[in-house]
Amino acid sequence: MMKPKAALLVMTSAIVLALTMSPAATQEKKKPSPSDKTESATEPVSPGEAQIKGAGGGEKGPAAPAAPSAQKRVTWDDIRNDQQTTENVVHYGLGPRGQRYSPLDRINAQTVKDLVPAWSFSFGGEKQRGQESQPLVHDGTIYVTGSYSRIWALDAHTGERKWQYEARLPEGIITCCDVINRGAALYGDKVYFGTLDAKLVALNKDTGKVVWRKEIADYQAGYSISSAPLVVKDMIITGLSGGEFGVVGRVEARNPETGELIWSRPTIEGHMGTLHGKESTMTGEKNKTWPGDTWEHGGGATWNGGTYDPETNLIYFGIGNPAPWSPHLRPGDNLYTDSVLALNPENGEIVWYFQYTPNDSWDFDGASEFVAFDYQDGGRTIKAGGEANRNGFFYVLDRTNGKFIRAFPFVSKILWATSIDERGRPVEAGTRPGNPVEASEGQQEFGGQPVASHVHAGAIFTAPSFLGAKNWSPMAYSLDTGLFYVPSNEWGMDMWNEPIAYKKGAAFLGAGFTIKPLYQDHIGVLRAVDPKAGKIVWEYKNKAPLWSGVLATKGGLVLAGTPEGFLKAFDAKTGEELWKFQTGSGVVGSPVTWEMDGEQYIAVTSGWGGAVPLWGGEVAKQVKDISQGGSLWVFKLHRAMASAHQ
Ligand SMILES: [Ca+2]
Ligand SMILES: [Ca+2]
Repeated sequence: MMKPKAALLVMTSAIVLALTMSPAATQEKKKPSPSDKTESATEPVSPGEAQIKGAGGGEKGPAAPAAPSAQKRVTWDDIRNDQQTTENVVHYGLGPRGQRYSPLDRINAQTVKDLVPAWSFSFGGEKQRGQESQPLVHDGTIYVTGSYSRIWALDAHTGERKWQYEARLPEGIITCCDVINRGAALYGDKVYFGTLDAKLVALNKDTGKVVWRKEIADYQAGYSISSAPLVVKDMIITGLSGGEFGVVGRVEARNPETGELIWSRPTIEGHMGTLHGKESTMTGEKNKTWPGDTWEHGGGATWNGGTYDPETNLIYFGIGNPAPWSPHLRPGDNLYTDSVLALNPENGEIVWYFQYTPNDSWDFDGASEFVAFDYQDGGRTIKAGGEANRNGFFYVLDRTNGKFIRAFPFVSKILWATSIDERGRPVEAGTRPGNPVEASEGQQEFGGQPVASHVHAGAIFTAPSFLGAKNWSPMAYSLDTGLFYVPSNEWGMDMWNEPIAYKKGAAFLGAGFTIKPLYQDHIGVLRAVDPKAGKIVWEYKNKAPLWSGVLATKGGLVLAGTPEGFLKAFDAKTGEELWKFQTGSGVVGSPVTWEMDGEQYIAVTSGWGGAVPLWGGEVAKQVKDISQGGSLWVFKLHRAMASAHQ
C-alpha cells in the first residue's frame, strides 16, 4: 500500500518548523490546555453568558460627568473627527486614517518628566501572553481588549471595572502569532471586536451584553481575527488572519445593527466577491498571476486591519504573504499578496492596487498600515500615503490612484533587494532560497546527503528576517514635524525551501528558517523617517525587538513601548529619551492620549508576547526571560506639577 506523499511532506515540514523554533515556542504551538476555563467546546446558549459584571455593575462611577451620558452614542462624525476631538479616542489609530497623532500638548517635552501613573488595571486570570491592544476612550469609559479574546469596560477616572466579556473559545483554535487582540471598534451604542475563532462580536457598550455574534470564517481552517475592526460610515469592516495556514484573505463590510454581510472582497485573484448576498465581481483574473489551482489556497490574509481616508473615500488594506511561503510552488506575481488594496466602500470593488513584493519568497507580508498624509511639493499638495514595509523599504504612493512616488530603506541592512525601480518593483539581489527537489518514497539519500538534511539544500542568509523590518506595530505620523515614527527591527535569517502540500488547518509554508540578530547590542530601532526627503532624521536603538505601536503628539513627544517593560517618551525632533516608566512586563500595545476634566491622560497595555517569542529563533532565546503580564496603565501629570505648569 502506498502511503500518501502529501502526508509525509507535511510531517517533514512540521518537524523542521518544530526544530527551528525554541523549545518554549514548540510548547506554545500546542492546543490550549483543557484545564483552561474559557476553552469550552460549546458556545454560550444565551447571549451574554460570558459577560461578567464588575463591582460597579455597569453603573457610572462617582467621578463621571454630570450629564446623563451612559447612552451617548458614537456617530460616524465622532469617528471621522477623532483626531481633532481630544476628549475621546473612538477609533483604532486615533481616527480612521491611522496617523496616531494627537493635538494635545499639556504633556510635552518640558512637562513629561512629571508624568506619573494615575491607576493600573490587571487583566487577571491565568491567561496572560501578548497584550497588543489599543484602548478606546469614550464618555468616561475605557474599552480595552486583551489576550484570549477578552474585553473590558473600565471607568476612565478610577480604573474600576464596569463590565467584562470573555469569548468562549473552542479547543483547537489555530493562531500563528500568539493569542493576541489589537483592539475594538465603537459605533452607535455598541462595541465590536474579533475573536481567535474568527467570530465578530457586537456588545452593548454600556452593559457588555451580546447583541449579535457572527461566524466570519472557519477557525478549523486556520482563520482567526486579531485586528481591530474599521468603521466606515455605517459599516463595520473586518479582515482575517491565517496566511500561514493557506487560507484566502478577505475584506468584509457588515451592517453594524445586525452583522449582516454587505460586501466581501477576497484578496486572491480568481475568487469571487459578493455584494448584498449576490456574486459581484471576481478579484483580478483567474490564473493570470497564479498558475493551475495555486490560487485556491493563496493566502493574502488581511490580518492587520485597514485604514480609511474620508478625503479620497477609499479603504486601504494591506495584504499578507502568499501561501505557501515557497515561491517555487506558485510562479507569478501572485496578486494581490504583499500589496495595498484601495477599495470602494460602497461595493468593495478594487479601485487601485500596488504590490510591494511580487512572488514573495521571504514572508514579507504587505500588511503594514497605509497611512494618508499630505505634503507640499513645488507649491502643489501631494495627497500621499506612507507604508513602512516588512521588506525594509518605506513606500510613498499617491493615495488617490496608487501611483508609485518613491521608496527608500528604513533599516540599515537590506540583503534581498538592492533598490526599488522607477515602477516601484524591487531589484532583487539573488537571495531566494533554492528549489528543493523531492526525494522519492523510501529514498535514504539524496545527492549524497541523508534525506533528512536535503531540505536545507539552497539555504540562504538574507535580511530583513521574515518577522520584518517592521511588523504589525503601527507607526505614527506627526502633523507638526511631517515625520513618520517607525518601530523597526534589525534582524536577518537563514532560510530554505522544502516540499509542502496543502492540508486544512496545518501550517502551509514549504520553508524552514532561523532568525538571527544583525547586531550584538540592539535589534529594535525607533526611527524618525522623512517621507519627502527619503531620509532617516533620528534613531533610537533598543536591545530587544520593538513590538509596540507608536503615538505622536503636538506636545513634541513620541511614545513607544519596549519588551523590557518600559513606556518611553522621546523628543519628536531629536529622538532624545525624555521619560520612561517600568510597567512590569513587556509593552507591545499601542499608546493613546486624551483629555478629561482639564487633564491630559496617556494609556497603554502591558504584557509581553506576540510573534517574537514564538518565531524569533536566536532572538527568541534572548528575550525568553521577560516576565509575562496583562494590565492597562494610565498616566497623567502629577497634580501639583500640572497646576504649576498652567
Ligand atoms: Ca477623538
Ligand atoms: Ca506572514
